[in-house]
Amino acid sequence: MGLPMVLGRLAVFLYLTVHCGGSSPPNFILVFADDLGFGDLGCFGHPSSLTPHLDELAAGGLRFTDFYVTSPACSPSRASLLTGRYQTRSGIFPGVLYPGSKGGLPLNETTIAEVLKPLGYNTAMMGKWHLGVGQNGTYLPTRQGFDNYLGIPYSHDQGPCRNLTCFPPDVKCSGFCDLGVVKVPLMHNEDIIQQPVDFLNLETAYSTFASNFIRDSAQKGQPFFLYYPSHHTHYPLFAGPRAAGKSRRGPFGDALLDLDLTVGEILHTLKETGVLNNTLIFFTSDNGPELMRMTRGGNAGLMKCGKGTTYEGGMREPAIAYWHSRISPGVTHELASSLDILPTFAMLAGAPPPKVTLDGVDMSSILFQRGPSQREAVFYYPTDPSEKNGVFAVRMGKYKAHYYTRGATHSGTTPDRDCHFTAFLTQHNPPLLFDLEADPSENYNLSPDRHPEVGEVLSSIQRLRDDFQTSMVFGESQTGLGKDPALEPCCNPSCTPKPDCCSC
Ligand code: CSN
Ligand code: MG
Repeated sequence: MGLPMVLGRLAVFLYLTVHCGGSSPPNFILVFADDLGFGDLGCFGHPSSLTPHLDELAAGGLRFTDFYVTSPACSPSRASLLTGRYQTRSGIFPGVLYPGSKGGLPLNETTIAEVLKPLGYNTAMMGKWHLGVGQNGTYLPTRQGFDNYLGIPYSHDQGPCRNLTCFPPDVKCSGFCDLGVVKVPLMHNEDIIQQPVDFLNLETAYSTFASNFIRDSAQKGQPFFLYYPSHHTHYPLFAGPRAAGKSRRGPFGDALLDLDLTVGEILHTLKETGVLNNTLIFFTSDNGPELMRMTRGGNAGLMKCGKGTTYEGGMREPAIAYWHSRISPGVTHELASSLDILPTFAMLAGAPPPKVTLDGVDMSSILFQRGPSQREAVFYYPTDPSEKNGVFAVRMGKYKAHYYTRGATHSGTTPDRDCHFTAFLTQHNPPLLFDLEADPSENYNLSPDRHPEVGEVLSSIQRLRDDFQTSMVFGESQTGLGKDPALEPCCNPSCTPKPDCCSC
């Protein structure tokens, strides 16, 4: 730790001591949208989205313009968020987990919930887990530090679509989901309480669950952590009665509004129970928009491509930190990552960070002092990281170097052919280099003739990449362990014929 860092920590510590009077540790609410792009929120410039409560958080809190996740796909991004470590360490690659996956987030990984538990936190999660189910629920949230869980343990397209109707019921959900697996279950802790889940009432069930959890914690005077990874804005879109048909943006806008309304209910409950001033709310999304869904997918704004790619649209996400009376309203351009949330929450709670290699850094100096980021670089892993190819891209300061580029099925359909799956893996030597401040859309490769700094920048980035990769230890691939249909959650375990009989 260098002197500036020590002084930075001291300043944050003094700030918190003075402002919190050494009172009870703060509550944390972490909202994680699904397949939501950089350009999807009203407060990030979308002209027709309706996101009044997220906009309220942005207006009264800190909006990040340069915030990243670690993967352009779901499970790996979630693994990094909850552990503060790249998915390569925990083995959540390649691709994503399935209902019958044998693997999951290894139990020896320490999640944010497990960091906070020893300090007496009440912990709950509602929504999309996607870090494994396993034999007898081995990998469920309840085994990873969450006292309470309500939700679907994976993507809601990982089950037959026929039971998913939109509201009003005459609006058909377009497209296909996974056939030949069990219907999508709703779980409470480790029990299946509904199969198939009733999507139209799901979001209000979450709102109620969140309110009850906050009330219960506030009543007990217990600090709490609520993790809300929403299903909303992932395909296929749905919206409950309170949001359907209410946005200007069609089904995507309605789904996003449904999520926003839950954020509104959470805010309302925090105010009502008098704990708002002691609660940090953080919002971001797991990966970029699924452009292949066209108007039913999200929007990366002026970022290039989306889900599945290591262009900015795949991994740069909207992010908001809100803490009434603690974080002053504004915008930060500092570099930050979903990896930084665990160390930041740990520091604010006064919890020792887990004794493992962490890839995240404490970002409280950004939150409270608008200080510089402690983060030197962002590394972009593809959906299928390998030791052979390594990271596809590196961001250092305002520069981003692409060592490899590749399009993705998930990013098809827009006019930019670089995004499509037909843009096969291409190695770049020398790497493509972009100035993301002058050119956030990654349109203009910096040529050494016109930009004399290129040589030096590339060698610094190369050094960062080499150091990072030398220190990276790949964990055993969890998705590589394969699937077993017998592991798919079934509310009537002894029924036949499966999977169709799993219906209760
Ligand atoms: S994801 O979306 O879970 O949000 O990443 O629902 O990459 O094969 C991705 N995939 C199902 C999905 C499959 C998903 C894949
Ligand atoms: Mg996702």
